[in-house]
Formats: sequence, structure tokens, C-alpha cells
Amino acid sequence: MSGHHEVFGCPALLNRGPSPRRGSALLYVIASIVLLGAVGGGVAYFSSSSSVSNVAKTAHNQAYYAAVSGLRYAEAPGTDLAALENSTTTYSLGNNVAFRMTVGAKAASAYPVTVCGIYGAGTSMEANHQLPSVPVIPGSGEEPDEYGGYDISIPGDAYQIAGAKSAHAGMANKLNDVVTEGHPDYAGTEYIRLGNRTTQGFACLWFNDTKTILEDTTYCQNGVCKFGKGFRLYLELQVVSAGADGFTLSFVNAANNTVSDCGGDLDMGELLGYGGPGVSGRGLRPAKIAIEFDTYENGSGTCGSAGSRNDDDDGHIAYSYWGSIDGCKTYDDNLHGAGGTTNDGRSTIDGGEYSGNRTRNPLYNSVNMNNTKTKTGTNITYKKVTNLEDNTVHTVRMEVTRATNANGSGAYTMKTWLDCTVGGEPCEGIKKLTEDFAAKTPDLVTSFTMDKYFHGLLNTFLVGFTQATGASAQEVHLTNFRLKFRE
Ligand SMILES: [Ca+2]
Ligand SMILES: [Ca+2]
Ligand SMILES: [Ca+2]
Ligand SMILES: [Ca+2]
Repeated sequence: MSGHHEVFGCPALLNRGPSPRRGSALLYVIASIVLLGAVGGGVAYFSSSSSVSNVAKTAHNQAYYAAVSGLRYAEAPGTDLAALENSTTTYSLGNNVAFRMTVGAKAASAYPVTVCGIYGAGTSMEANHQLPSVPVIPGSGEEPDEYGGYDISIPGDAYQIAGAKSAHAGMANKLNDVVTEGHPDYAGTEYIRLGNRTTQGFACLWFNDTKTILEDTTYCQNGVCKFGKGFRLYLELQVVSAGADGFTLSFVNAANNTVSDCGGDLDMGELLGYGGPGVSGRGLRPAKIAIEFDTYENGSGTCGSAGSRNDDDDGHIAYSYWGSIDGCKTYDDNLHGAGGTTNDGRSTIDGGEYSGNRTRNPLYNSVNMNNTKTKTGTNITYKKVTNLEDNTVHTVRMEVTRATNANGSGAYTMKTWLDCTVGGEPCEGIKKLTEDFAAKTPDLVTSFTMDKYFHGLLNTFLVGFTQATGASAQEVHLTNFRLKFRE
């Protein structure tokens, strides 16, 4: 963002003022632009086949958003309107977008502010939008959002409920949803509701929106996002009904899964909707990664039968992948300790018999991801949590990095902080998604290599929640899920 002096089309105003200063308020403006752009459906971008009228509409929309963002900037707590009194300054926001802000003489406690939004200054597509002068009290606007900006938000963005099944008639499509009514703690607040306080059911809920991210119009399309270099995320959870099985936050490859897919088995709530064949019979195919919030201890019975998760505790969080491909198929996907060997090519990705030439099976020699249960040291993938089901709000921060090694395999790291506090207060910066969090040791931390085949499947992925329960009714509330991709 920089000062700019070649402006066309906005009404002539006062003399040009000082160059804009940098600071958090400027970041706020950029965040506002991003948000407004999202509201407008990513209007900054259009294909070369767009008609001229669409281009014109796009240009004018951008000018309008630029003007509104300028007004937000004037109101932002970090903007020194006194220093800008009786001046006009043009702020370039990049991508041919700018606004020109004129601050008049202080009257009472406010400054009259006039903003003109500009798109494509000096080009044949230039468009302007002039807002009427309004009195602005310095610092009267909202604080910049505490996340430092984000790409995905649920509630907020479009989502898809998938693969739901319930033992109760008419309940399946209400198992997972986004609601505002209900719990008094959430009056007027939207939250994701998992389970709908019923027994014996499973369902998934996937992000299902289209977004321009990192200036890439194809980054997220209908819920299918590029995994890229990974992401940081934050959410809050509240387990309202104690005694049920729990849920996962999942990242599943979009090469072999869609937003209509889900795992699950009505007789095995312990699969959490992450393992098991689901309604389709295919379940959620590997490659996939999850963090489970497991609220019920299931022992070490025969894989595929109830009571076979190899849990050590009633309450715990843990990382899960997909166990093995053959043998127990999807039923060991969240079975602690399952997997780890190399596929021999005898099985399809669903775990069925492969009928073709086994050495040509893409799974041949690809490596299963085992769900290790490591509790101490520098690599921690499983942690006992005694208070998950206490019906209070718990905070979760997660950071995932992803890179490709020279041989094509994938290098991943994951860190998770549950209820990060210092002196009883939330850790400072725990919600901030623009930088890594280092002030406190994570509760879960791991790094692993994924072989080339499975790593490639994760070039695009779906993000969402899976949940299931058996004989005990489940209701989990999730608020403020925010995810930001790494640059
Ligand atoms: Ca429990
Ligand atoms: Ca369990
Ligand atoms: Ca478990
Ligand atoms: Ca498996």
C-alpha cells in the first residue's frame, strides 16, 4: 500500500495531503477489502470470456468496495484523523484498486470524511464510486479482527451436510447443521451443532464454498481447496451432552472424496463418522488426516466389531490417518496403533480385492499411515483430556505445514493447542492466524512423511467435521471455526 497521485474521475477536492502511514489499521483495510470481496463473490476476478457489461459491473463493484473500505479505514482505531485534517490522500490497495480520502475540518468531536473508491485508475475500465461526506469520530470503528484475517469461516461460509444416517426417522438431515436457536449461552449466535442430542447416528459437515485465496481464484471451489503449504485454524467446542462418542475435525483428499461423502456405521459410534463405510459403502477414502475429540473409551476388541478403538482413556484428543488399506478396510481408520505397513497391491483404495495387475495398482508399495499413540517426548499424537465433556467452552488452535520432498513424498507437521491459557487467561495470540504460535508447547505435535502417491491425493482436500454416537445422545457445539491458509 502506498501513496499515489495520479487519480482520475473522482471529483476534485482539497490539496493532496501526506503519504499514508503503515500500521495495523492499514492491514485492517486490506482485511476489509478481502471480506467485502468475498461478499461480492470475488468480483476482482473475471475470466477473459466475460462480457463487457460484466467487466463494467465488476469494475464498479470494486470501486464501491474500495470506497467502503476507505470509510472503514477512517473509522479504524489506528487511524489518526487529526493528522489528516484538511487533507486529501490516495491509498493504493493493489490490483488496480484505490481510494481517495478527504478529511475536513473538525466539527464537534468528528471529522467530515469523503471517500471516493477507484478501480483501474487511468485505464479504459476506470470506475469510481463517491460516498457522501459523513462525520467520523476518530477510533469509532471496530477493532481489527482478532484472527488477523481468515479464509474459511463456519458459521459464515456455505457448508454441506453429508452421508447422514440415523436410527430415528426424519432425524438424519438434522444431525449436523448450523443453528442460532437453542442453548442460552449462544443466544443470537450462530454455531455448528453436531449430533442434535440424539442417539445412534452419524453425519459429516464439510466446508462447501468457493473462494479466491492468495490471489488464486481457483484455491477453493465448491469446498475443494488446495492444501498448498498448509494452514492455521482456530475453533471453540462445547460438549453439551456427556457420555457420547465425540467427533473429528478432518482433512480428506478431494481426489477420491466429495462433499457428499462420510464414514460411519450405525452400530459403531466409535468410528466417529471418520472410519466405517458410511451410507455409500466407501466411507472416507485415504489419504486423510483428522484430529479426534474422543469422549468415550472403546477397548481393544476385534477390528470391525464394537469396542475396538484401542482407546486408553474416556476423554482424549489424538491424530488419526487411515490405518491399513486391506484387512480392516475403513474400520481401522481411527483405531489407535493400526496400519504402518506397505500396501501389497492386492487391495483397491476401498480395501476391496484388486482384480488387475497388482504391480500396476497405484497402491502398490504405497505406505499406510498408522495411528500411533505416542504420549511423551517431542512427538505427541495422543493426549488424555479429563474435562472434554464438562459442558464448557474449550479452545483449539491447530497449525499444519505441508511440503514436497525431492523424491515426491510429503513432509507434514501438525501442532495442536487445547485450552491454551496463562494465568487463567487465554494465551495472547492464540487466535491469530497470520503467524505461527510459539509462546507455549503444543499439546499434540508431530511430523511425518507421506509417500508420493497419497501425498499427491492431498493436493486438494475437503475440510469439515465428522461425528457419530451410539447408545448415548450426542450434542456438540462448535463456534468461531476460522482457517487461514499459509502464504
Ligand atoms: Ca465420556
Ligand atoms: Ca472412543
Ligand atoms: Ca480414540
Ligand atoms: Ca483403514
